[in-house]
Formats: sequence, structure tokens, C-alpha cells
Amino acid sequence: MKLIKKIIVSGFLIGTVFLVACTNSDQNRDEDIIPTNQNQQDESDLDIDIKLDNEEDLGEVKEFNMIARQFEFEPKEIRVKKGDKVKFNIESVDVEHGISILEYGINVDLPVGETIAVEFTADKAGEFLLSCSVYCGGGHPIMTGKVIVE
Ligand SMILES: [Cu+2]
Repeated sequence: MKLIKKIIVSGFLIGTVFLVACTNSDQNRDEDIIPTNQNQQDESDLDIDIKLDNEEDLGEVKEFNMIARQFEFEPKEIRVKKGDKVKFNIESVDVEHGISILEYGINVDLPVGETIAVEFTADKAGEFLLSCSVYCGGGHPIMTGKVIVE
């Protein structure tokens, strides 16, 4: 009889632990889902902005990997089409730099060794100066590039 009682009690305990574990993992799943939904909402908001900005052309996402170093950006020249959604993945490889494109309201610091994403919609045509916005040494004033929006 004692053995049967032990089996029943331990079975009950195992069942309880199982239930708790399952409930917890469900909660975790819910938490995972919430931020994902928020991201999707943010992206769809962006899509709406792009459509409003570019009624004729829906625009493509153009992604560029860039390097910032004393005293240049590589590539030096970026060419996109008006309406494109542009994404720069920029890594500063020597000292801290920054990237500024005045006309697009961009001014982002680039700490060493981190890849920083800079995104904007190229809704204005023309040639725009891209420059370093963090003093990085004697050549800082000539550390420039160009964004051409056709
Ligand atoms: Cu600089």
C-alpha cells in the first residue's frame, strides 16, 4: 500500500511540474509574439510613408555596406533612384567617426568596430554631400562622400 501511495504522490508531483513548465513556456511564446507584432506594425507604417512620398514609384530597398576610416568613406559615391529606401551598414574601422547628410537630416555617430544601420528614403533628387560629423584627426574636413539620387 505504501508503495502505491508513493507512486501516486510522485506521479501527481511530476504532473504538477509538467503543467507549470508548459504554462511558463506558453507565457514565453506570448512574450515573443508581442514584440514581433510591434515590429511588423512599424514596418507597415514605414511602407505607408514610402508610398505617400513616392506616388509614382513604390521604390526598392538599396543596401550598401560601407567602411568609415581616416579619412574616407568607402564607397565614396552612392547612387540610388529617387524613391528608393536606402540602408547603409557602416563600420568605423579605426577611430570614432560620424556620418552626416544634411539634406536628409542624418547625423549618426559611428563607434569603432560596430556596424551601424542608417536608413532613409531618397525622396529628394540631386547630389548630396556625405561627411564625417565627429572630429577624427587632421584630415577630418576632407572626409566626405557623395549620395546621388537620380
Ligand atoms: Cu571625422
